[in-house]
Amino acid sequence: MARRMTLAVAQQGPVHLKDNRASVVKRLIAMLERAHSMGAEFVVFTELALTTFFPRYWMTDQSEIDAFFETSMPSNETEPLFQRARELAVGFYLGYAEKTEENGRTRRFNTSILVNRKGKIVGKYRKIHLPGHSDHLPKAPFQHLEKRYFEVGNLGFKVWRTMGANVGMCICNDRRWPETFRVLGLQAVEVVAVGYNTPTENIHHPEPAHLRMHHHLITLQANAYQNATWVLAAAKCGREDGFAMFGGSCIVAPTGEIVAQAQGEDDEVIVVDADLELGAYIKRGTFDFARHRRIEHYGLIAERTAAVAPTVDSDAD
Ligand code: ING
Repeated sequence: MARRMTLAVAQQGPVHLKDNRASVVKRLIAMLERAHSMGAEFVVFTELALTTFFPRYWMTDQSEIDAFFETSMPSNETEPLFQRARELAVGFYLGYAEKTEENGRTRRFNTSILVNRKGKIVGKYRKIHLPGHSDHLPKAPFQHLEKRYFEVGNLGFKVWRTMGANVGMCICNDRRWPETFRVLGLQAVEVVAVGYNTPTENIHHPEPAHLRMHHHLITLQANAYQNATWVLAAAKCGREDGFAMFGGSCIVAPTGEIVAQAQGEDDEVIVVDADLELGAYIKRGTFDFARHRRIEHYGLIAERTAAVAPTVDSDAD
């Protein structure tokens, strides 16, 4: 018996340093309304949706860095988005830089929230896999300083029952790690929302440009299939003050098939009338975790961080 939910991804074009939050929120509301006009009940916005991808810049002045962070959510600038979503009864995922005080300490995270169709924040996720570096690379064409500006997330990978579905979240680089999706899969996730800002050029390891999109898509497709879940991936893309990030926003079915994909690298909405039961036969068969997983053999996954090669040469006489 199908259990239908109309799902949307709102791909976001560039946000430049000069663009203020109010102008960005106007764009988000326009995409929310377009998704709603196409029947959407849940819309996935992108990572760090309210500002440019500021980890590309080397900054040392903390007040300059903090200008990119939100100290409350919703805030005056983002309340109009919550208000419009409440009016239209559309839930959403939104990524932003979070600055908060916890146990007397200022904490900064790359965060996403899950908002239900009544405009209530029902879930929060803080990015765990922070790529890039924390030191200045003066010879690089741009920086990737997420390890400098954010702490590793401290909320784990969680799944919430909301809007009639089991919904999980992750952010950008998290999508490359199978552990992310398996931990969500072990919580019976049915919809994974992921925003990403991915530079078109790999500054650390020159590689053919086509591989960037290839790796992006295979990770989403493999993880969707291996955990029998829908995956909604929203890019921030295009050239932000000249720095290129790729698009490739898409909606992947639990079968691993891409069922909708963005065509350009600007604001663009894609929508799918999803059957949340589509993954059920996979969860009852190939990936029936209860029947087939052998956790007694998986210990290294949680015990060992870096790979350790065999020390003995098996061919030695
Ligand atoms: N961006 C990139 C991502 O994981 C990256 C960083 C690109 C890592 C390509 C490895 C290869 O898509 C963010 N923001 O994580």
